[in-house]
Amino acid sequence: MEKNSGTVQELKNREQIEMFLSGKDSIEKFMRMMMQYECAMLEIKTKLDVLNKELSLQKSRNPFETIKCRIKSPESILGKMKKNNIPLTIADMEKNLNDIAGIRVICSFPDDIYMLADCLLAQDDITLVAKKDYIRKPKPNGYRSLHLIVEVPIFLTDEKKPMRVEVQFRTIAMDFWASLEHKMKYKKHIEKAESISNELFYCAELIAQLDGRMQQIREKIEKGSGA
Ligand code: 0O2
Repeated sequence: MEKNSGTVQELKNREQIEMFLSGKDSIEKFMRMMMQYECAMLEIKTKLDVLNKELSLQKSRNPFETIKCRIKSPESILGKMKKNNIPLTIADMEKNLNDIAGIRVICSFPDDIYMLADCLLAQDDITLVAKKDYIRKPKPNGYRSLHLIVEVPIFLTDEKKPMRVEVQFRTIAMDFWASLEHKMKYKKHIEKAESISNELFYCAELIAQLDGRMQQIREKIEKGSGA
C-alpha cells in the first residue's frame, strides 16, 4: 500500500516537473537545483540550531521552541510562476522565487525573534536580500511574522554558490493564528467569511497583547531571580 502510493506520488511529481521544463532544462537539472536549495536550508537551520544552543546556555531558556523546514513542491512552484507570469524555466525560477527553501522559527517571546534574526544577520556569510517586518507593521488582516530573505553560500564539489532562503520568525501564538487563518484562505466557499475575518483580526490583536504581557512577566521573573 505504502509502496504504491509512493510510486504514484513520484509519477505525479515527475509529470508536474516535466510540465514546466523547456528544451534545455532537464529533470536532472531541476533535481540538482532542488538539492542545492535543500543544502542552503540545512546551512541556515544549522546556524539557528547553533545560536539556540549557545543562547539557551546564556539565558536558561530556548530562544526558539520549534524550527520547521520545507522545500516548495513542484506543484506550488509551478502555480506561483504561472500566477506571477514568470517564464517557465529553471533559470527564471531561480531568479524570481525567493521561497523555494523555507524555514519557520517558532519562538515563545517576541524579543527572542529580533535577537535571533540579528544574530543570524550578523554572520559574515549571510546577506540580507529583503526584510518584511509584519510584527512591527502587521498586515491589514492581523498577520504577524518577521520575514527575512537571506542568501547563504553552499559549497559543492565544483563550485561555491549563493542560494536564497526565506526565514519566517513568529511566536507560538502568532503561528497558531496563522495556521487557522491559512485554512480559511484556502477554503473556497465559507459562510460568514467577513465576520470570521473580523474575529481573526480581533484575535490577532489579543495575541499581540498576550505576547507582550508574557514577555513582561518573563522579564519580572528574570529580574526577581537575578537571571
Ligand atoms: P505558502 O503556501 O504558505 O507558501 P512572495 O513570496 O515574496 O512572492 P509575498 O506575499 O509578497 O510573496 O511574500 P510575503 O508577504 O513575505 O509572504 C510570504 C509567505 O508568508 C506566504 O507564503 C505565507 O506562508 C506567509 N503569509 C504572508 N501573509 C500571510 C497571511 O496573511 N496569512 C497567513 N496565514 N500567512 C501569510 P505563500 O507563498 O503565500 O503561501
